[in-house]
Amino acid sequence: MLARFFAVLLLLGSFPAAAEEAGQAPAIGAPVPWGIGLQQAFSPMKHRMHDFHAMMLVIITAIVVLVMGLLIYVIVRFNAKTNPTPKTFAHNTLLEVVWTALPVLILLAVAVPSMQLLYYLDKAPQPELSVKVTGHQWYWSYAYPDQKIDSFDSRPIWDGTPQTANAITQLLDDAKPNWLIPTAKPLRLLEVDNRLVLPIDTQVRIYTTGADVIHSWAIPALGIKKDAVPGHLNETWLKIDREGVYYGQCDQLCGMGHGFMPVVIEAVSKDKFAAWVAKKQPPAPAPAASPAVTPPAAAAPSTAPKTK
Ligand SMILES: [Cu+2]
Repeated sequence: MLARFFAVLLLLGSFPAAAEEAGQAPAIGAPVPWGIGLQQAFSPMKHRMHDFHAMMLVIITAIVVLVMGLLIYVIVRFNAKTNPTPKTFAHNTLLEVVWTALPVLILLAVAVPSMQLLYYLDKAPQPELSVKVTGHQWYWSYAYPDQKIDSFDSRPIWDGTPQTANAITQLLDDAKPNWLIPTAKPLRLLEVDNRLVLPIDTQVRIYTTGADVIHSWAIPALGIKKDAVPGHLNETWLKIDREGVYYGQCDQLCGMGHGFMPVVIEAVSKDKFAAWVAKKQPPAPAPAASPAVTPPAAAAPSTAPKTK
C-alpha cells in the first residue's frame, strides 16, 4: 500500500503529460518536458521496476530519517554546553552488534527482491516471437528470424539547423508512409525512419548484439535495457501492455553519434502485426516448373516448395 502511494507520488511528474498525450497521439512511451521520476510503465517488467523503486525509496527514506534523528539528538544532547562532563567509556558490545547486523539485514532485504527482478528480466518464460537487435555506429537494425524478415536498418531522423530543415522534412515524408501509428510531430532526436513493429500482449524474446562497438538498447517506458556487445548474443524479453509508440535511445557511450541513435517501437495488436509481417515477408519462392517430360505426379514430391 505504502509502496503504491510512493509510486504514484513518483509518477506525478510525468503522468499528467503522458496521459494527456495518450488522448491525441499514441506516443505514450516518451519523455515529457519537465517530467521527473520514472516514465509511466507499459510492460510488466517496468511495473515491477516501479514497485522495486518505490520499496527502495521507503527503505532509504527510513535510513535517512533514522540517521538524521540520531545526529540531531547527539548534537543537541551531548554538546559541550548541555553535557559538560562526558562519559569515558568507548565500547558497547550490544550496540556494535546491532549496528553491524542491521545493515546486513537491510542489504539482504534489498538483495532478494533485486535478484528476483533480475532473473525475471533475464528470459521470457514462453517466448512467442524473437527479434534480433544489432547496434551499429550509429543506428540500429532489426531482424525477425522466425518470420524470415531480413535485417533492416532503423536510422535516425533528427531536426537540424535551418539549412538542413528541408532534408529532414523530406526524410520524414519518406518515412511516414511506413509507420503503422502516425505521430503528430517527430520528437527531437527520437525519431527513426523504420520503426520496430511488435505485437502487444506477446512475450517477445530480444537478442542484442553489436556490429562494431558496444551499444545498449534501452526503452525506459518498457523497462528494457540490454547491452549490444560485438561477438556476443545477449538475451532479454519484453511484453507490451498497450498499443502505441515507445521511444528509447542507445544507453552505452558508443562514439560520436551516440546521442543520435534512437529506438522507436510501434506496438500494435496481434492482427495488425500479422498483416505487417505478411507485407514485410519476402514472397514465397515460386514452385519450380516440372520438366515437360516428367509426369507431374512423379515430380511433385521432389519439387514441391517446402512449406511449414
Ligand atoms: Cu551509444
